[in-house]
Amino acid sequence: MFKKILVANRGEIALRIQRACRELGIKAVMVYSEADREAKYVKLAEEAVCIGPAASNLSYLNMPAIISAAEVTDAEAIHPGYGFLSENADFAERVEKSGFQFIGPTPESIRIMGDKVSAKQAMIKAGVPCVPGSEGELPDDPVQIRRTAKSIGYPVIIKAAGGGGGRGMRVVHTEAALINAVQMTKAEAGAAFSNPAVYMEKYLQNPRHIEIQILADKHRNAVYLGERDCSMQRRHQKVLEEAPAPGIPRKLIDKIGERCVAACKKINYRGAGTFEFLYENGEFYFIEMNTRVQVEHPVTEWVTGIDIVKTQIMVAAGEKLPFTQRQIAIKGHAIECRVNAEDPFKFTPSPGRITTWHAPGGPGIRVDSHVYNNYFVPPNYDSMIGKIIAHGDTREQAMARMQTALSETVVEGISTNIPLHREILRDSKFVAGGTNIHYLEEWLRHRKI
Ligand code: MV4
Repeated sequence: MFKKILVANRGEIALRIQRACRELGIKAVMVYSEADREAKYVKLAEEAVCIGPAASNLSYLNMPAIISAAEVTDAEAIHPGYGFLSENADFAERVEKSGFQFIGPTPESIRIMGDKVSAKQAMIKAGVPCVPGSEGELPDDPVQIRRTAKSIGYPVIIKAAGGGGGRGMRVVHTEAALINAVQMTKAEAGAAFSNPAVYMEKYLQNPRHIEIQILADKHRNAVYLGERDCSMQRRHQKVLEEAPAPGIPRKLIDKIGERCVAACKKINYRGAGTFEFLYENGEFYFIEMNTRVQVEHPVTEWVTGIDIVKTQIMVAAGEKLPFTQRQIAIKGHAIECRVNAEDPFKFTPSPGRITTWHAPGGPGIRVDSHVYNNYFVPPNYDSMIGKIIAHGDTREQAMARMQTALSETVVEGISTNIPLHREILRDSKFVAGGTNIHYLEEWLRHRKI
């Protein structure tokens, strides 16, 4: 096992990884920008290295600074967390070329999944069901593009190969709008991702966003840890996630989970990963794979009892997965509310000093947050300041515990989206379960106040 790991991230996930290291008896080296110098998880670290000014480009995205920090502290491995450099294949490659273990999949896996066209081709080859669409990249010939759209049937969606997470896509409803839409998406993709390649899919009108968590080791063992329902989102930012997904038969999940595991073995995947699916009319359609630990991993940890971050570290060190598929069962229900420093109505960021932070607790409540009384939320990064996770034997119990937790939480000095969460928890359609990816945005359009 590693003796020392460098944590190349900040905020709640940096603290989450630090905690996993402590449990494993591994020293964690924290890196920090000038804006995070005073953070408690930095102050309480055995070792910490400043990697640059507040701006992400100069610190948490600064590859030479991070690799130098690993060199000077004699760390053996680097955990990238989520966001920042976590899905940057060049970073993973530079980490390994510098003699460190990247805690994640190989640079090659990251590269394949980063290109959404090659990701989809790999999944088709591995037997994972995908959204019907173009076979690979769209050609330039308008005749062929029109023929592809006609055979798929309108509406179609044009997506950038270099996009993902909602960036670089366009829905097309008619043949008249097709060629222009393809050209526009290609131009934007070229500018945004330096890759003008686009592909086409049937546009699913009212899907849910269901994702499958997997873990794989370096010995071709892989397991799936059930699913998460991440349909409650606004502008491609998830707001609330839960596991299991309400109303989806376990048999269907097992079937798709087994496909994901088979795909992992086929592509020799290692580490934690998430297969993202759209789910509509009882069918799963693969859209993307994430090659990192995700923000919402705690809901899966709670219903499976498996520590995903600890397992990431263990498999990176070459250990075998300490459990088999047969030993994994889903127990109860977990819901996560992302707490953002933002206006709960206008969604504008609300950085600044937190004068009062009172976290909830009690049975079935977990809080993953790096904040505390007098913590200053820097304006330079994502507005998420923590996550409240509630677990119960049933979804009803998890919801009741979450409502209590939200009502106990006190955050003063800045605005947060906790009032929004409290409204969602009281919404009859959410309470019934199974709302789709458009539900929250539609609900917000008709929201009173
Ligand atoms: C789609 C889709 C409908 N049909 N693909 C958006 C993010 C990116 N990961 C894929 N996305 C979508 N792809 C087809 N063929 C609808 C979306 C989509 C979406 C997906 C997941 C979660 C939220 C979303 C919000 C809007 C659109």
